[in-house]
Amino acid sequence: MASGPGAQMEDLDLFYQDVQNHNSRGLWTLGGDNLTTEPEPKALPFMWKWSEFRPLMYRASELVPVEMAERRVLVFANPGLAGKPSATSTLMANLQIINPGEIARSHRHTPSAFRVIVEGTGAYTTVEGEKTYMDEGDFITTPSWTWHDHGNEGDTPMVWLDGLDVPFVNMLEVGFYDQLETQAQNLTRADDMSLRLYGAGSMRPTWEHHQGLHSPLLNYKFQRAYEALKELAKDTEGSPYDGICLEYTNPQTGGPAMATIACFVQLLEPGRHTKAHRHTGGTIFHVIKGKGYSVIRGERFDWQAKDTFVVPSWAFHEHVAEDEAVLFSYNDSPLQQPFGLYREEAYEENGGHQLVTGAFAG
Ligand code: 1HN
Repeated sequence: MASGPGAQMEDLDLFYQDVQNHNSRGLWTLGGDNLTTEPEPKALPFMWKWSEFRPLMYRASELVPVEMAERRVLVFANPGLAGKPSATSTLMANLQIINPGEIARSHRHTPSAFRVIVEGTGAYTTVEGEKTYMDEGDFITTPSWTWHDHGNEGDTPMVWLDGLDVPFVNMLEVGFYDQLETQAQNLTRADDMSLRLYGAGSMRPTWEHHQGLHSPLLNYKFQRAYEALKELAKDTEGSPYDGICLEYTNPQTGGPAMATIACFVQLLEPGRHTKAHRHTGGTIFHVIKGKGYSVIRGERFDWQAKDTFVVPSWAFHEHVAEDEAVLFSYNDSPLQQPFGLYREEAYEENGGHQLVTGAFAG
């Protein structure tokens, strides 16, 4: 047996080697990876500009046949996430383009998904036998394990933002996928039936017994959301942090539209500057209309209509609208709240506004 401090180090190194050879590690050797004093998200504050992605989408529409792609989608890959096709550690964001006459064939998967329409008219999504035509700004749900296909009956390509919880579902190793032999599923309900059944507000069809954890409503029309926001703006500024912000809910329960993803639409009047705050869970913002900027961890992100940006978990952020702005956003707070993990905090210094220390350059 060796003695003295040097020899002890040698013993320790040998011990670590033996432990490693047994597929184990000393907990005390792992550093801060396990427990951190506060969230240290790997996803970075980041923005994907529509002015750059629009040409890429149209090039994809010419170069990539839908038969090759199944879904002609460019996935936003947050540079903090080591090349993974994810916007945050739990959520995907991507743009999809569908040409006139194309059908993106029917499939279903355990990840939940939704779309927000960016550009064009004439395309539809069918979910569980119900077809809905989609207009700019509409929010359409395709919840976990529901059959869905898309088709474009219009004259021009159509583009939308997809949001999905694929990284979360894969983290839990609960991913299933299934596809139909036929391109499109059969229609079993009248078009937009769910909008007529559940879209009237504060009224429930007594004979319907919707099963499932997700909203029975397929398409939340932007026009209705915008009217609701504008009506509120007449008499309130809404939240100091989010402005006039409405959550898209399940009309049956008041809970989130989908079990795993909370989705919001917010109005910021021209000149509005919200106070900074932070909350757990990375959030993806998509600019439906307007122009302005957000300050995220001191970095200024100038945005315009149809841009998409990420606020990482626990990052202070505030918004400034130069023109009237409407932002869509989504996060994984429904995965935190049932377990008491959701936290929120106001930025108290400097009148609630961060010092701007730089600007996002792409
Ligand atoms: C998907 O099914 C769609 O149905 C879009 O439109 C994007 C990204 C990853 C996995 C499945 C769609 C997707 C997707």
